[in-house]
Amino acid sequence: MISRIDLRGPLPGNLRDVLPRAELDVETALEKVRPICEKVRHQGAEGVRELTHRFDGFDLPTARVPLEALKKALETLDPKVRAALEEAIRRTRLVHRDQRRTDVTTTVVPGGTVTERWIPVDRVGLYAPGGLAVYPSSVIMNVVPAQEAGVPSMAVASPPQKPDGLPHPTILAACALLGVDEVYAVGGAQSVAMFAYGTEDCPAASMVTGPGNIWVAAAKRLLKGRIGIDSEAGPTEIAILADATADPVHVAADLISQAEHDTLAAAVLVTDSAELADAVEVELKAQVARTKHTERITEALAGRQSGIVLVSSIDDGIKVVDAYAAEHLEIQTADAAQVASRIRNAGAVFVGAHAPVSLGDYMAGSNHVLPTGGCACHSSGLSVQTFLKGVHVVDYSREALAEAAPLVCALADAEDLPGHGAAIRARFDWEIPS
Ligand code: HSO
Ligand code: ZN
Repeated sequence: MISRIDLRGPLPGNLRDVLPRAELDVETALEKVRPICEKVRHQGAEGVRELTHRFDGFDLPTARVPLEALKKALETLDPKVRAALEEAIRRTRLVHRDQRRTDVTTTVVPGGTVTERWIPVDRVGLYAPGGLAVYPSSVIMNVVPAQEAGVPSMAVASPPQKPDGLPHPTILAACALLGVDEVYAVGGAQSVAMFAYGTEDCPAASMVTGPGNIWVAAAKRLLKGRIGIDSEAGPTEIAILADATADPVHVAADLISQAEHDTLAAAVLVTDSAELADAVEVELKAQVARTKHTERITEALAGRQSGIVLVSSIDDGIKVVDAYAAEHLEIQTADAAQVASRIRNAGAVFVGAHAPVSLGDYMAGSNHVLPTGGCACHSSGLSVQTFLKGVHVVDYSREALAEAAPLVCALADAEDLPGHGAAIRARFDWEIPS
């Protein structure tokens, strides 16, 4: 059901290439997404309306969700789910509040300062996917960092759902709990285009964030620049680095927990214990048969993106998971904290027996919108920082400029840009020699 890759012995140089990973063909999707984005660009709200009819089958007079629908969703929300959402918001806020940045002023020379100001983007569009599951938790993971960053204007988009074409009621209730009242029943590429270009219903945003399907990823790639994006999130991934001390029941359950998202989701176990690998396979079979989404999970585990990788040692295992750069990485080894401290590439690291990824998905306080597809080697998950822009504010006195003037002129001359030097010399009656 799940393939094995035997990397015992010296590790190959091209580690990344031998590890399991799905190829997500965003390039091909681009061609399909281009006319969708163009339609929204030129036809605005009417274009969005037609696309929603075409792709979701709903004829909505307007994409904007009425306030009463948000209120009603909150009133009718299961109290147990409400309590869980509220606690998730509280914990996520705690962590993200600590990520806020203060402006820093550096005195470079007497009278010459550079201040780095952190300014939130003006307006963000936050996407909460529908599809095989609905993700009120993703509303929290998008909205809380944007709020803690101080973004003054934000809107949530989520695909229309049966029966009435509104986003899922739990999504609406999460928005209401978070105090977000601008919500749109728009999915897929058209939601990204709506935020990028703006429509009569929805003012354009400076940035769009949140996970989505391949169409959302393709629209983000196409419109990036016109609008800021977080990342082109691909299918979710879990990697587990485990040794013989790990409990195969837990390892299997955690692999299944993320395989549950999508037939393209990746579940990868890296271990130096062949016995653990065997025991996990046995457990996978048993647990997959008992779980709800058996078919989807079976396909995800059997896919080329999933596998069990055997290594000679945990040291080699660290090299393997670093090369893989998983969205989520669990460390289930003896002295897990020590092993975790050596990890360089992962969207989030989950340490030891009591920190499964599903805790992080909902309730750890960490963010679950994380880099996929190996992007964890260069990118971070969603955070307050995602929604801030650093602006350097340069403030020099006449004396400090005078002191820098010959240096600027020397470099300007070296670059054959005498106009640059002249801009300084003009301030000193051209007395500084060029
Ligand atoms: N594991 C997903 C997030 C999620 N899980 C939402 C359940 N709900 C990507 O990090
Ligand atoms: Zn999940």
